Amino acid sequence: MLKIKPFKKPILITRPILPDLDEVRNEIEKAWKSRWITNNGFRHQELEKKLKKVLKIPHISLFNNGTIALMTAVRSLKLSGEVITTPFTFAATPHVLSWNGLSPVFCDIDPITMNIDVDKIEALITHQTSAILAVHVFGTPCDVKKIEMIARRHKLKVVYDAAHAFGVEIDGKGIGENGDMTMYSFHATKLFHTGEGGALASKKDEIKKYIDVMKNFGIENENKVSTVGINGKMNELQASLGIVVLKYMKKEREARKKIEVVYRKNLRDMDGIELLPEFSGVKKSFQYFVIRINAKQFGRSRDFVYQELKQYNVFARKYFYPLCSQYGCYSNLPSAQNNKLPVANAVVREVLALPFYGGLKIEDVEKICDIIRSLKK
Ligand code: T4K
Repeated sequence: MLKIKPFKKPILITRPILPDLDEVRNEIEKAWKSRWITNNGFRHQELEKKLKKVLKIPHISLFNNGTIALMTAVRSLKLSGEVITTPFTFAATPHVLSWNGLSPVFCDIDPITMNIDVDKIEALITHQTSAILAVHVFGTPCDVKKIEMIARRHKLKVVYDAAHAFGVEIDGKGIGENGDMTMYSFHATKLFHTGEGGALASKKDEIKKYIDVMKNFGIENENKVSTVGINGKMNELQASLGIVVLKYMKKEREARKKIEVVYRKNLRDMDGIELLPEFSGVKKSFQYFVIRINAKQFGRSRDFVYQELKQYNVFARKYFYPLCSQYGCYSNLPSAQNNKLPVANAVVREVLALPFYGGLKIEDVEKICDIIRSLKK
């Protein structure tokens, strides 16, 4: 017998911003009228201009999804051998390395930020290491200063996966200003989205130009294909959707901010529940709201809470379980062994991402907290 009445309809981890359909139609109509629906069209150019400003980055190149954007970043930087990365991320992060013929080397994570542990990177550097691929997990910025220092000292490239970090700023600077390149994801589950989509931030005009050639099959002009490129282009329908979704961003962020306040207020003092700390000088993404469940103190494991919530029609997610280092394709790597990744192995059993999107009602957020409280032993 459940202590609290279950929700009538499923409460999912997220729902995409869906703008007024007429507004989207109006935007798409512009592409229709020009009969130009992909290959650097006007909607695409306009979205690039707008996003460059919003994200406070020097240059941006739009892509058909974040994974292809990251693949292109890695390829453009001509990396070789080994790349040091985190095991606590979505599958796409290490996979882009493998697709580029590179070996991921997993580095343990920081117990507080859950990002790559900068104090453990240097011990993993060998003569084969060419780069660091770090992820701003759940939108929390990595220690970008220390990573830059290490990269300089060892002449390594740095690529950031900012799939969760749309709009994140450190002391007023866009997160995409760091490293050699930064990837953003505009998937439907992301705060800002184009259905599927992504982008690469770069620092120099000539690098943006190179990325733009790379994402268009390597075609430089009608007479010249200069490199092994790929089809990474964002089309005009995606760009039109993005232009409209962008108008709704402020409202969405404000709604999520209010929801986060309610979650924090209700869960803050619950023994065994840990919240992500707030970092000074950081403008947040409001992409995810995650908690960590300490099974000893809470009396119940994360997996128990995850399963029980389903009974109440609440579908939280165990991001990012299992660790990438535990996938069959990586588990034999020397760096993937569990004893080398003690923090990641602990964290991956604790983290639960709770439903988080602007359309979530405050009373529903309170009820989710009540359900979690009722599960405590
Ligand atoms: N790096 C990192 C760190 C990433 O997290 C990701 C993507 C990438 C790289 C790669 O970027 P992209 O190539 O995707 O641009 C989702 C997303 O598919 C994926 O983009 C995202 N990370 C990952 C964290 O989450 P799933 O398998 O959890 O998605 P799914 O289909 O279970 O959707 C989650 C929930 O979202 C559903 O329960 C309901 C809601 N939803 C979803 C969709 C697609 C909707 O309400 N409407 C929708 O249209 O992977």
